[in-house]
Amino acid sequence: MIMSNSTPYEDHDDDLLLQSELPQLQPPPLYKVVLLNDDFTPMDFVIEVLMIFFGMSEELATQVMLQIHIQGLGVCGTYTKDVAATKVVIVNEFSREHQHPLLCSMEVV
Ligand code: TYC
Repeated sequence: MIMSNSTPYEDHDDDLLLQSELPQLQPPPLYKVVLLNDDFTPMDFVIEVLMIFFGMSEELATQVMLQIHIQGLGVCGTYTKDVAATKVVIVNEFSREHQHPLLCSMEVV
């Protein structure tokens, strides 16, 4: 039987690095979920999306929809990466299911 020179329980603490401070944890990066304007999606559908998927009141959803309509793009909310990515997928799926070209995407804050 071949055995290595070192025993399995040899003490290697000599080169152990002790941490003097706790690591400085950074907050996770946040992502804006945005809706893009287009010429075809009905305004009422965009308002519905903002209410269903972003928890907006009808009044706020109407304001945000009009802002997107005028400015070309608008922020629906800010989330961690996984939550933002999930919102993008379900909003785009919902729009396609209803045959609308509405586009949702995300940008790092
Ligand atoms: N521009 C669209 C229209 O005139 C309405 C619209 C608003 C579409 C916001 C997309 O993200 C959007 N029917």
